[in-house]
Amino acid sequence: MKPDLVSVEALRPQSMTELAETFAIHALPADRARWVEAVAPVAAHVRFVQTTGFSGCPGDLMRALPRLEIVAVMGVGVDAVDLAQARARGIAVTNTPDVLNDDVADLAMALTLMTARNLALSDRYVRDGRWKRLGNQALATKVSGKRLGIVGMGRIGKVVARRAAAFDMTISYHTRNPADVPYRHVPDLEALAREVDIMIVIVPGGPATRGLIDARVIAALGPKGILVNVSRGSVVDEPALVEALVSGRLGGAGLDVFADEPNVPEALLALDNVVLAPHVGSATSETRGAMADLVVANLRAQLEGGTLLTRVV
Ligand code: A2R
Repeated sequence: MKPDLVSVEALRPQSMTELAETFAIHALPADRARWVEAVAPVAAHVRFVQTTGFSGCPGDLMRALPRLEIVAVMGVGVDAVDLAQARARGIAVTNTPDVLNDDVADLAMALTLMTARNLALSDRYVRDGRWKRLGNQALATKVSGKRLGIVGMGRIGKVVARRAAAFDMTISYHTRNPADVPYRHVPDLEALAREVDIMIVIVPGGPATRGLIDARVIAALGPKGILVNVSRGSVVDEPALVEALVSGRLGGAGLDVFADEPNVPEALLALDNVVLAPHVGSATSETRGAMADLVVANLRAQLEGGTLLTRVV
């Protein structure tokens, strides 16, 4: 008999077919409130959970699976998994780092350029005939040569910095500990916000970074400042961000992540100084394929008693 695997949110079809060669797959319904009830018929046997960074594996689902050995997450962030329970019960948690660095960094730069150069607005300007009716669009803000502050200088932050260097930007960064990089470390986040034109946020989600970009940091960025968030919505005080954007006390924002996805604050939808994306940092077919391969490899390694490729817990 094939071992039971709970699939919280499916991988691409090809990867699900590969998993089905080895595992008996039990897919969960989209409605989170029904997950525990849905696993009940097989709960006693399940040793494997496959999930995504968005869906994660909440505490009640983990508690319902007494023989659980591994939660294999597609995504680098594991903040939606009950990590305390995983540690306490010796359950392995794996993620998919590195293979998505390029895509997330590309998106950070794209959002930076789109926001500063008003490109989402430009697209609407042409499509709805404003160019013909009103003539040229208002002037935008230059990106090349500007001062960039990167919050988080890990695997992705370093790739963002490489791209920004090619735009002749002056790079400084904030982390808790200085990283081994040739850029200036700024221990005080508010001070960093005060001295840069653009701030890109790429730290993990979870309790340690909740509300890190707070009203004071946003105020320090100021009416000409641009905030780009490609990490987690929880890292930014979203009501404070919305208030600053609406009132013009922050210049603009490029946002791929939100506090309560897929819900985006209504007030942002009406703002031309904001570029919105539906959490697509790693969403290219190439990268999602590589991430799915890593999930499958981790699950197989666990089954065969081999070494996990990317274990975080
Ligand atoms: O603080 P450090 O020295 O541990 O540096 C890490 C930084 N970081 C923080 N910076 C300031 N305040 C904090 N409370 C804080 N916590 C962590 O974030 C490090 O420079 C960076 C994380 O780097 P990695 O672990 O290599 O993560 P990676 O692969 O760059 O991905 C970052 C996040 C994911 O967790 C997803 O949420 C998202 O990007 O896609």
